[in-house]
Amino acid sequence: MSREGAESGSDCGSDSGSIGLDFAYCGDPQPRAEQRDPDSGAAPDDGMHFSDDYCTEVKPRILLMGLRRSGKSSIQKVVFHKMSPNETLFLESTNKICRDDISNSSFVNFQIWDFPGQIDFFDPTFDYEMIFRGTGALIFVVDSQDDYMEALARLHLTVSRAYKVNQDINFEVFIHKVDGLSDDHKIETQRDIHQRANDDLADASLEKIHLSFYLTSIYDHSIFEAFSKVVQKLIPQLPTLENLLNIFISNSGIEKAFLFDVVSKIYIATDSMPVDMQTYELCCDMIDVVIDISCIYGLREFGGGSAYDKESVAIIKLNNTTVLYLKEVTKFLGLVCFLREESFERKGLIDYNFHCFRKAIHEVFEVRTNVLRCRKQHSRMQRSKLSTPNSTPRLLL
Ligand SMILES: Nc1nc2c(ncn2[C@@H]2O[C@H](COP(=O)(O)OP(=O)(O)O)[C@@H](O)[C@H]2O)c(=O)[nH]1
Ligand SMILES: [Mg+2]
Repeated sequence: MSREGAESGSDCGSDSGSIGLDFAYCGDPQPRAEQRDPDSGAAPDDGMHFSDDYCTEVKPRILLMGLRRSGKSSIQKVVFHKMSPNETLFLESTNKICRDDISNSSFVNFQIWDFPGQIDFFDPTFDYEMIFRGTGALIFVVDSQDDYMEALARLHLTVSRAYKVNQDINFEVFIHKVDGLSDDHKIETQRDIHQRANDDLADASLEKIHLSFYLTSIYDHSIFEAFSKVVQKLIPQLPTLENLLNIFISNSGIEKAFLFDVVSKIYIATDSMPVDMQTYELCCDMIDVVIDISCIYGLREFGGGSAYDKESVAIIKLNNTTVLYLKEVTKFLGLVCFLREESFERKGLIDYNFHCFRKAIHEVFEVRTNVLRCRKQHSRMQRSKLSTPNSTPRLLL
């Protein structure tokens, strides 16, 4: 499986070449014209794998915007390219519009548009309508350690323009770099930003726009958690996945289970028990350990095979009588369970239930694949009906 898959479409320099990139990545099979790199003209998905049926769907974009130096490139590198947070100190600032296509799982498929501060992206030569039309979520990054008045003005401008083009966009505000703030200061900053941003919208009679706020930092797991929530909103099957997880854990004596996109460590679903940050961090760390070990000792000679495949399974027993149990669900997804040692004595039952759970997950996505296939066939038929043999379109009566 190719390493270059994760880096497609990026014209902002190379990344750290991390181990996580060895998995299969998927993307749009036919890069659309507007997805071509404006500078290089290269198709963003060159050299990628398209073996997963789910990839054939055109998936909504997630845009990452915000002022210069607010941390956009760092977020992208840390979450999707496995860069360590300290390395981001050496990231060069982006001085041209820079686009990166991240298409690393059957669920997460987005482009990051990195706008340098001095460029006005509402320039008439810049087709922002095209960008916002295919957008599922717009993440606006605000640097909480800086004076955020200018950022809030830009947030307002961006959100109001985007909303005019596409009312279905989810607007997500990352109040970023909160590692530098005390707990009290964090809450105060969030309250202030929330208040000002919503007041600005109300003044423009745009109170129907809903903004969601997250406190984030690349120095802890908050950025992964926030991204997980952003992505979950874009998954139509989320209630079904949650339901399946609830049934699975309640019948297996498991305390918490996360369905992870293994490459990015974004969890695309969890059961309805509240998420405890520490549990989530432990599960993330487990994925790192498993993939690291697998990359070092699990690949066949000459680097053949994949670090994550059907055989991937791991059990970690902690010294506080808890057990972490990881198993492969699909090519991109893994289930990580958090349970007590005594529950793990019934491993046979857990494995049987997991088998049923895995089958159900595959069925959920088969439905989606079938619907997509039917839609494609239907539109093909429509198109052939509309054209006569000499391809002159007929009028619809
Ligand atoms: N303290 C802290 N610094 C961050 C965080 N995220 C990014 N940075 C730093 O912010 C600076 C600008 O980041 P960069 O990603 O280049 O910003 P961009 O211009 O929005 O792409 C870099 O020095 C990063 O190390 C964070 O969560 N906390
Ligand atoms: Mg940048």
